[in-house]
Amino acid sequence: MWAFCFILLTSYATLSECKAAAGKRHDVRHFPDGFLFGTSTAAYQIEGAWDEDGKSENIWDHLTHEDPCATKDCSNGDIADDSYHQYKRDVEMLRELGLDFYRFSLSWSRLLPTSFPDKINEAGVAYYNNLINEMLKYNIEPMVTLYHWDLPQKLQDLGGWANPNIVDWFGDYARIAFELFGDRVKYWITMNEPREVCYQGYGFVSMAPRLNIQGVAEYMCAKNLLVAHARAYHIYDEEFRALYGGTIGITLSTSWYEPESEREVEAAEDTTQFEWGQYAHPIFSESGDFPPVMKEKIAAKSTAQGFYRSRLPEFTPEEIEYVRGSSDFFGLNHYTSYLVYRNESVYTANEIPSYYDDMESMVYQPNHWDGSASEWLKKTSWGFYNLLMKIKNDYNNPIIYITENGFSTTSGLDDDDRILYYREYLDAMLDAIEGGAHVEAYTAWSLMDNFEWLAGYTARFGLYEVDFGSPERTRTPRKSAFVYKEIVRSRSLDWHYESDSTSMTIDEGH
Ligand code: PNW
Repeated sequence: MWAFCFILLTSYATLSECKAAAGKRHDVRHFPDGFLFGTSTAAYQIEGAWDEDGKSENIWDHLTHEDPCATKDCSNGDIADDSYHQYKRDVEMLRELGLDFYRFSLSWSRLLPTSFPDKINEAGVAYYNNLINEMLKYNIEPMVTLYHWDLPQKLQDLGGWANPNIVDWFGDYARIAFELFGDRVKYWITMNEPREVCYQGYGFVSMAPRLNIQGVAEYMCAKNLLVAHARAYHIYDEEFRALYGGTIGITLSTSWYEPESEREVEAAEDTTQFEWGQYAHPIFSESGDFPPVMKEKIAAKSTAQGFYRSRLPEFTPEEIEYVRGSSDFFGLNHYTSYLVYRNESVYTANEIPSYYDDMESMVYQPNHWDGSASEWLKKTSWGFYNLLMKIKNDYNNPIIYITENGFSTTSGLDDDDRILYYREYLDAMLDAIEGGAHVEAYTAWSLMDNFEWLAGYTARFGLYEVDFGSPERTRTPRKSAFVYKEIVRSRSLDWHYESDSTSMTIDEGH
């Protein structure tokens, strides 16, 4: 059916027409037994209280204070959703939705104000203890991300992820988190989206720390970040797993790259290897290490450009072994797809070296794909199916947790476009499960509107709308919240379900 849909799509039909034509959207489809549903957020995007109770500065505090209009609406996360004070309301919303788990992240600089283990901030520990305990009271499992982009500024001053010492710094932080919360937290995620950390933050300017050291810094970051991830994995595996019996892995940002035509199959595959194979291959492939195509292309270009060694750092044989297999599951954040074509002269001379010049391909999204409030996000659920099947086939069918998937709108409670997005993507995910992909959990991004990085508060991803003008940051369920609640309650996807409720209740048992 997906091949059929893709032919239709490329001839300018909408995906909904395509699904209707295939006759599938009228079925009620059930999720497998034991399948888990959650929602996700991240510390800097929701907590606020940026300098309260002993928290120190992180790279997003630093960027937004130094350059207030770096963000589209000149905003910052100083208060954000004020979850530092409103966490009980957050848990109440999880209960309203009837969720199995909640994915949130820890703020390194809230827990360790010096960045190092010499001082633990008790107020920060109390905040996360309160949140975790409040969730567990209602049988909502915490899924905790250790690093979701908010590096302590002091570590950035020391080079951040470009400094190999970060393997020790991150390992120390991870051990403290396991010691503090490991008795109650059974799902751990080391890193959120290394590609966005390294490419956007070190190679480019679209995320803090906006280094823009193209073709060099993003690869230094990638290597150190992967080894640091593996350090946290091995610490958990060796020191905590037997005691607490939890699970730990990494979350990658993964788009689907579709060849623009049959001639572009190789270009699309190369792009995939650069964009997320860079992080998946060292961990999930049998051989480990960076993808061969990256090693070859970057080494050859580096020599031709006058470098004395490849701009892509090498792993030692010990590091290859250390990183290989260091994830119990494939955490997958997925939003959208791109078309790809080969272009061997992507940039002009003064932009060489660069990541895209190394990749020798261009990616883009046709205008007729359904857009969102974020210019990079178009609704393409056929790509989600293809992606899940590729991961199954390329990496020996790993356990997959979808750790983020969602759609942005502008403000407003009537979000039929978000509802359609969720339904189509869940439908595609069920197709992949039927096709043998080992998907065990799904996480909607996001529980509520929050600070969307350089887009500020202009792109809203929430199932709940947040009133950023009110002191309590009042949260109100959107239409999509009622639909998601029904999906979770019934453990099924019913295209006919409609809700005219405007107020949420908490069902028995939550
Ligand atoms: C993710 N892309 O970021 C992050 O994990 C969240 O913090 C963020 O709020 C959410 O998705 C929505 O943007 C992404 O360009 C940023 O493909 C950019 C991309 C993907 C994910």
